[in-house]
Amino acid sequence: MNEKFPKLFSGDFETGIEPDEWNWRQGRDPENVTRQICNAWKSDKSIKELVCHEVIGKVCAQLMNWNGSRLLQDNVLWKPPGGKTLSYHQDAAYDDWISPQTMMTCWIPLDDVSQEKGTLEYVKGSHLWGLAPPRGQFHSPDDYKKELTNFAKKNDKKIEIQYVEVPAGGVAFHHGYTWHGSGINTSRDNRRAVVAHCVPSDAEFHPTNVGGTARIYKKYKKLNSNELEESFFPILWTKKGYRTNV
Ligand SMILES: O=C(O)CCC(=O)C(=O)O
Repeated sequence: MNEKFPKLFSGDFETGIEPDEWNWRQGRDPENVTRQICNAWKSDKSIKELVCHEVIGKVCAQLMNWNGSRLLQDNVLWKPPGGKTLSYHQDAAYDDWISPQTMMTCWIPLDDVSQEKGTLEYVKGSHLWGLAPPRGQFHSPDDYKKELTNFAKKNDKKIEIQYVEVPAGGVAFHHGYTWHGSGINTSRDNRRAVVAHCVPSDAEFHPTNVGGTARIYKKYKKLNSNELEESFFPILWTKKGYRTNV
């Protein structure tokens, strides 16, 4: 999977289809930032096999007590040596265009990860803190904990951080309300990850909301229907045994 990263970020897409978001391009953007592609599954068959895996859908549904799971979006993240931060945020804050506004995320590092490599960090118990609107700079802020600190101060919350330190191919699941982010990669190694963001299989487009990432993803809304079309938001698993033939 790691061999796919340079190809994807240079625009060499196996299926000939460009991903929905491609935030870093070889030669155009600074070397020392975290590189991100969203919905690489449309561009690459191996990424599709991974992020559309039935087991990811099943675990997300079981953790959230849903009847099934659907892939809302994937991320391919590449934090090179010296790669900068990603701001603390709550994933579900970006999907107000989905009803219900919720999420469960499966994060899969492709390198051994530790605090010095700028691994993913969670605030323990923060999935119980409710949802705040997304704020501030997401990529490479100088103080990647600024939004979290502001929220915690205002709401009298105690911050206790858990670093995800697992071997390559490990996995972490987080609730859409969990505050999380990541620091600078101070090691000499790459820190790469593939992420599947899931919503309930019966989720729909919110009829009117256009916050968060709606500008990019609401273009997949059909006329006169709030249904999420499986070609763009595949169903990974349901209790009844249904799954989109991806
Ligand atoms: O890998 C990271 O640093 C951030 C990942 C993230 O924000 C997510 O999986 O929701």
